[in-house]
Amino acid sequence: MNNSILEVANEQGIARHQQQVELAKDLLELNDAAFENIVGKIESFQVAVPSWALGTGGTRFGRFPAGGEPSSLEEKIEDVGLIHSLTRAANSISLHIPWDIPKDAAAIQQLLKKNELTIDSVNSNTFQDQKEQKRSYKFGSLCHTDDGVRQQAIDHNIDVVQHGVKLNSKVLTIWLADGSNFPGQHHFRRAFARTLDSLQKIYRSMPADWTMLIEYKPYEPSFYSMIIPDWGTSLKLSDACGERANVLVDLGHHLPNTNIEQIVGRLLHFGRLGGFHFNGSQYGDDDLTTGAIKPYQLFLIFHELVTGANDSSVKNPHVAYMIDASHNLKDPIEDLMNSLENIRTAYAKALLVDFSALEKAQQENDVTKCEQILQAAFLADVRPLLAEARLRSGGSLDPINFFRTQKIREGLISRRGKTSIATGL
Ligand code: RM4
Ligand code: MN
Ligand code: MN
Repeated sequence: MNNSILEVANEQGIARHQQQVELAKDLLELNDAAFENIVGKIESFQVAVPSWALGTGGTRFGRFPAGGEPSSLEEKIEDVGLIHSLTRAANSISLHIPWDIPKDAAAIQQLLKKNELTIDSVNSNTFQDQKEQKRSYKFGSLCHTDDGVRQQAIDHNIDVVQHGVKLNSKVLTIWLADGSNFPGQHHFRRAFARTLDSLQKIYRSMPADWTMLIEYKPYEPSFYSMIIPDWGTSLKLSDACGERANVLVDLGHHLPNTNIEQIVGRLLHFGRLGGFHFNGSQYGDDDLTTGAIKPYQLFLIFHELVTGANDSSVKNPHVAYMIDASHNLKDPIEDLMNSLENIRTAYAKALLVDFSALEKAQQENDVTKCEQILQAAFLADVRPLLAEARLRSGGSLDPINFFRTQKIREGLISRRGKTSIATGL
C-alpha cells in the first residue's frame, strides 16, 4: 500500500473525524486516560484471516467471482497484507493444508514480513478426499473403523504441523466432518474412542510448544450424528489429550438459539477456551459477515471475553481469534474488512461496560440495573474510537471507501485476470 495515497485520503476526513472523537468522548463520558486506554486496547486487538477466505464461495445459483482472485499463496498473503494495511486489525493469516501448501518456506516468511504478517494456526483437512490420496474418507477420518485410514489422517495432521513449524506457527486446528448419516451406522462409543486415540497420537507428535485446537459442530448436511457435535465433547477430548489441547468455538457451529456467550463463560471457567472462529449466521453454518445479523449476541460474547481477560482467576485467557467466513455475494476483501470492523465494534462496546457497577447490581439481584448497564454499553456509538485506533496505527479512516475509490479490485483484476480462481471452499 502506497502510504502517501493513504495519508492524502485520510487528510480529507481528518477534521470531521476529530470532531467526532471529541463528541464521542463527551457522550461516553470518557476522560483522556479512559479514552487512551480503550483506543490502545482496540489497536492491539488482532484477528487472523484464513487463506481460504479470499476467494468467492458458491451460492445455490452458482459461483460469482469478483475477479482478480488470488491464485497462489503468495497472492493470498498480498491480499491479507492489503486488508491489514487498511484496517491494522488483521496481522496474521491461517493456512489450510493442502489448499495452501507453502513450497518455499523461506520465501513465504520474507513475504509475510514485508506485509507485517505472521502465520496464526495451520488447519488440517481430512474432510475432503484429495486426488493423490491412497485411502478414502468416505466413512470418516480420525474415527474410521479401518486402521489404515485413521493412520493416513493422523499422518496428514503430523505433516501439517511440519509445514507450520517451518513458518513459525504454533497452533494446529482440527475440525472433523466425521460422523454418521444413518442410525446404527456408528457404534457411538467405539467411534468416539477411536477418535480420541487418533487425537492423542497427533497430540503426542506435536512439538512441546504447540497447541491443538479441537473444533466442534453439531451437524453437516444429511448427517445423523457428528463425532464432535458440541463443546462438551471437545472439552473431554482436550482434557484427555493434555494441557495444550483446547476447545475452539466457531460461532456458526451451534443450533439456533444456543446461548454461545454462556458456553464461552464456561470454557473460560475451565481455562480451556483456545480459539474462536468468527462469522455470522441466521440458521446454521452460514459463514456470513460477523455481526451482520446478531450484533447483540456478539457483544455479549465479547463481554464474557473481556470479563475473562480481567479476571485473575481465569487460568488461560489467551484466545486465538480468526474470521471463518465465506463470501458469496460481497467482494471478499470488503467483506473481511466489514467483519473486522464489526468484531472490533463489539469488543470496544464490551470495554465500555461498567464492571464494578454491574458486579454490584448482580450481587444485589437488581435485574433491571444489570440489563441497563449492558444496554448502555451496547447502544454506544464507538465508530470514532475505532477510526482513531486505525489512524494511530497507520491505517485508513474509512477502509472500504478507500478500497473502492482507489479502484483496488479493478487493479487486481487487471493484474490477475477476471477469471482467476482461489483454492479453498
Ligand atoms: C468448517 C469449519 C472449519 C473450516 C472449514 C473450512 O465448517 O468451520 O473451521 O476450516 O469449515
Ligand atoms: Mn470454523
Ligand atoms: Mn464452519
